[in-house]
Amino acid sequence: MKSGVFDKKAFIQSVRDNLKNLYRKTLEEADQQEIFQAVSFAVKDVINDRWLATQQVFDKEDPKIVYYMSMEFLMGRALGNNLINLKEYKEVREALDEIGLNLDVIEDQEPDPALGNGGLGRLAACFMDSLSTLGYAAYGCGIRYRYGMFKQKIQDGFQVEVPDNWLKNGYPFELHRPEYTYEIKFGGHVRTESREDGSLRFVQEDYQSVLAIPYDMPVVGYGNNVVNTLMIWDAAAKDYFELDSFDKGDYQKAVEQQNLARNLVEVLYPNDNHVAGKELRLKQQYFFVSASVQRALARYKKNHDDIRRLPEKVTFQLNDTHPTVTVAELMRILVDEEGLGWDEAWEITTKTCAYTNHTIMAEALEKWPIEIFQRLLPRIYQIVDEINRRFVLQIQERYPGDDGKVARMAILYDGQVKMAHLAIVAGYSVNGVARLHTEILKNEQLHDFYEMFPEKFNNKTNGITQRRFLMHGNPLLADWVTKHIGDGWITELMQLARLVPYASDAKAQKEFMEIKRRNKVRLAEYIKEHNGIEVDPDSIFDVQVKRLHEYKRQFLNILHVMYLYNELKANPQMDFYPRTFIFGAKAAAGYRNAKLTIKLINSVADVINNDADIKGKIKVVFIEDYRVSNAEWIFAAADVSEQISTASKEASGTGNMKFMLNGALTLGTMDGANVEMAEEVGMENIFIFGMSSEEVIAHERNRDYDPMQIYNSDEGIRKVVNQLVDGTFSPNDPGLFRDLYNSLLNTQCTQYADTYFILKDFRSYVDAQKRIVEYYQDKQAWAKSAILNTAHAGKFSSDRTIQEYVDEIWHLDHITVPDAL
Ligand code: 26W
Repeated sequence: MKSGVFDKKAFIQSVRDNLKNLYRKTLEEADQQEIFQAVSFAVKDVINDRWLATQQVFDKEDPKIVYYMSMEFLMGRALGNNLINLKEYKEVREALDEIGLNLDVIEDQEPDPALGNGGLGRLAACFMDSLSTLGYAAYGCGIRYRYGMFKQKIQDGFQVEVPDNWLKNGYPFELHRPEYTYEIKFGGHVRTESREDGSLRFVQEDYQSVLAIPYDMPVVGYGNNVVNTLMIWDAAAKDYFELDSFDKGDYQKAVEQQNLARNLVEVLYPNDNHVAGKELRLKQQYFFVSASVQRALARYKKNHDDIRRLPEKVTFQLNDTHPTVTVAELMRILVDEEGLGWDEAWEITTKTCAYTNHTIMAEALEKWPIEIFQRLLPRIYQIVDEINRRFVLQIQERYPGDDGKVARMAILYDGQVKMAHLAIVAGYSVNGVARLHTEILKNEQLHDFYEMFPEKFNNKTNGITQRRFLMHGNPLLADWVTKHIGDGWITELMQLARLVPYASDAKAQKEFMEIKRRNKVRLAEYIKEHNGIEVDPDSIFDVQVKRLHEYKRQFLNILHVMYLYNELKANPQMDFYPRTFIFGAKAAAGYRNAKLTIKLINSVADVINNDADIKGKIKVVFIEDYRVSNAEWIFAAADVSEQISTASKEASGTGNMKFMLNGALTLGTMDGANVEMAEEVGMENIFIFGMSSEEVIAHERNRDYDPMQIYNSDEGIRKVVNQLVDGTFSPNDPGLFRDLYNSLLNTQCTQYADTYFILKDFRSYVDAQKRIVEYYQDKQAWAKSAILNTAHAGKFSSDRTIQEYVDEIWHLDHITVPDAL
């Protein structure tokens, strides 16, 4: 399999050898999991050649490297994706087929590595794919959680969280690298001593330490031999081997350190857009940051003697504020270990770190109590304190006498460490993730900082990788696209625009919709198997899949389903086009209204799906355990993509782009990247409703929104809202949904009623839904719009996004890796 020529025989032999060496089994004796392992090792063999070759290019050409620092990498399954990027997917499928094996079944054996919550983690994974494909040197730096995002079970309509033991069978694509072990220190105190030259030295003492041990995962570029590395850190106790010591002090410490190591990487925090403020999370942050910075600097120092030139070769991108301690850790190493003066170290740090903001939700802003921060990271705290002291002086110089500025902008204030402020002050770039989001950051959330450092602010609209979300997830459509415009789109998604002429072509329309139908059948089978519900592939598949959050308004969606049901019940003879409403969402374990919304969706589904009166015209499906692997099928099968967040709240969204690429029509608000999608596809091919972000922000500022008025004046709305508490959907427990009812109409305190403007946008949503069904029945018009959605999705490739990061922020060198010998 060298030089891109696939050798079927050699591949099968390699699978057989692996089975023999791993399990002492023949092909005939092995089970599917063992075969998955054996196939993966055969694939890894090919990858390793290219991985080595890429490392050699790094050593020889010394390109600038981006370290993408992220608490989350939601990679999804690797086998299929690696085969696609090696350009051997079809060949391997055929080869396996010949010996009676099915690649789909084998792929399905792989755990879905879910080391992330949602948008931010999946974005990091798409970025890694694009970095390799575009030929840039990159390391993803993260944590090797023992348990990733929980698996979701639905029991009696409620979400139940089940641990995700993704490593239980061993993960074939990871490579243990104990030779790059680093020590990470927590707690204790800082002693100051004088150096011979009179300068001060800071020494951390009485600390606890853990060892950070990396596992490397390959990130294969598409068809270009480049293999970058995702390094995720595992923890181990340092004094483990001294545990049999009977010296009491040592023993105590050894046990503590072992517990620390064990807990540190045990589990991913399943919170999305909500800070829990847990001490362990700060430990996780410093743990992976310190290890990654140490490894980055060690790599740099191997080939360079002048640490001052670090920014020429290294850049750290902070994926939200979670890895912001990078700033202080780099300062610590430069000052304490490299012996640089403060100003020199600051100069380097502020040219090396850059920050991406992914949310404006206030409850997602990370602020650590100073007490915790200082106790856990005493030296890091001193450094943050000094950064803050100097920054406050700068504020005072710029705005003399304006205490408000200091109060709003200081890094340390009110007993808290404000991570976003630290990231902005130390970063050379601050970016939002869609144009609207960046404008809101500049004009609202981060206005003070924008005024002080306008040059730092920039926008990088998110993107997604077409290799996974079209090529792998929707092979039928991928082949159709290639048949019409060639395969250039795989690495240059803008080429999809060449599909535009086919949008009006009757034959192309028919083919396109036939593919959509086959994908709907595939999803219908999945639903039948997993939910036991029959859905009609000729109904409109209206889909909302994403994390469950009040601002994303799954609640609005299900209230509308209830509304439709009421209409149909009242008038069973009405003209009604069949609709299937599909939901998929995980709720953070402690998020009550989110969990209750899941229960509501399932309760409404129970009633509607089993009501013979409506003759199956409405079906409601909640897909259990929505995750990267089933997402690919869901995007491929959607007619309508629900992107209905309260305007201004969704920073970008990336699911929206995946649906668009797969030819779904968006039903959305003018929020996040929807705004740019509308611009690309044209207002006649997207269904926009609801308040604008300006209107939302104005209502929030003026506090002049009263949902009760709407409730009182609109009968249809009043009926669905009342149904939340009259037992229609919970006959055995009519009070079950009381909290959801109260969230809309808090009679005690109108200020906290309907925070996300569900009732306000309801009528406009109902209208948009009406327009959608009407439009759907004009088969040609719909097909044309669907094709145009695919055709205009080019901008939303993460390749475009990454090229912008490279050109405008990172300034990386392009690398070429020759074919392995
Ligand atoms: C500390 C708790 C916490 C955990 C995760 C706070 C915030 C987060 C993330 C920033 C939430 C997140 O995933 N944000 C999403 O990022 C995507 C990628 O940029 C955007 O497309 C989504 O709009 C945004 O919600």
